[in-house]
Amino acid sequence: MSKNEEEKLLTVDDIRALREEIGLIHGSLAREVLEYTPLIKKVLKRFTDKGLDRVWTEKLLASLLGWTFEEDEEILVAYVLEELDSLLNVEEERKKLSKTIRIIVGATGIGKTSLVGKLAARYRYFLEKEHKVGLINFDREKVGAKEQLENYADAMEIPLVALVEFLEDEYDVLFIDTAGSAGSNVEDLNNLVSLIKSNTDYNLEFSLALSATAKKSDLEQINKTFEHLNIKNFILTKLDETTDLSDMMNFLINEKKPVAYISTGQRIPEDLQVATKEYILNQFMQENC
Ligand SMILES: Nc1nc2c(ncn2[C@@H]2O[C@H](COP(=O)(O)OP(=O)(O)O)[C@@H](O)[C@H]2O)c(=O)[nH]1
Ligand SMILES: [Mg+2]
Repeated sequence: MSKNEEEKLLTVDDIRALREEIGLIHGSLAREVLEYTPLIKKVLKRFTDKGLDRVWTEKLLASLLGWTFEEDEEILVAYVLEELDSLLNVEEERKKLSKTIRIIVGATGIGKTSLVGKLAARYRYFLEKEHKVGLINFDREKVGAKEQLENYADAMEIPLVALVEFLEDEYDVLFIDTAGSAGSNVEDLNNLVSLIKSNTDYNLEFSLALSATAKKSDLEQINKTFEHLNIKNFILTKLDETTDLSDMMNFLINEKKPVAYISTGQRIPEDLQVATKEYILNQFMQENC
C-alpha cells in the first residue's frame, strides 16, 4: 500500500464517520440489551404518551440505569423535565429598540397580522420606553390584509406606513406584516430584504410565527421554507387552541432557536406574553401526566 493510500484511509472525516457508526450501533444494542426497570418503563411511557420523541426519551432514561435514584419516580420525571428545560431556548425581550425592523413571517392564517398589532402596541404603550412605532403591510395576497392592519393601526393610534415612505421619518421599531408562505412570497421577501439593506441602516430581524396546533411535518416544512431568511426567533401562536404541544416540543428541542413570544388568544393587544420555559413546559405537561 502506498503512503498516499494509507493517508486516505485515515482522514478525519473517515474517522468521524466510523465513530458515528459505532455510536449508532452501540445505541441500538444498548436499547435491545438494557432491561428497563418497571419504573423507568412507566416514566418512559408517561412521556412518550405525551408525544415526546421515543428515541430521545429512551436515550435519556437509559443513561440513568444503574444509579440508585432510578427507583424514584419523582426524580426520574424531574430529570426529564430538567433536560427539556435545558434544551428549550427562550429569548429575553429587548425593552429598548432603536432603528429596528421586525418582519413577521409564517404560514397563512396562523396569526401574523394579529401579532404585528400586539407587538406594535406593546412597544408603543406597555414598555418603559415609549417607542416610536410604525406598521407596514407587505401582504399583497390575502384579501383585506391591508384593511385588517389599518384597523389595528387606527384603533391603537399607531401609524400605518407605506413601504416607500418609512425613510422619511426615523422609527425605533417598524413591524412588517407579510403574506403566507406561498412560493411567490419568498421572492418578494428577498426583494424586500435587499431593498431595506441597500437603502437603510436599520437592524433587520425576522421572526417565524408558528401555530401550536401545527403538526410535526407542517412545522418542519414551514421552517424549511423560511430558513434562508436567517430567522432570529420563533413566536408561538394559538396556544389557547390546543392542549397537545408534543409536536411543537419535539420541534423546539431539535431546532434550538429561541422562542420570543407566545400568543394565547384573539384579543389585541392583551393576548400576548413574553415566552418563558416554565410556561412552555407547563403547557406541555398539563393534563393526564
Ligand atoms: N385562538 C387564537 N386565535 C388567534 C390567535 N392569533 C390569531 N388568532 C386568530 O386567527 C385568525 C387569523 O389571524 P391573522 O392575524 O389574520 O393571521 P395571518 O393570516 O397569519 O395574518 C384570526 O381570526 C385571529 O383572531 C391566538 O393566539 N389564538
Ligand atoms: Mg395576515
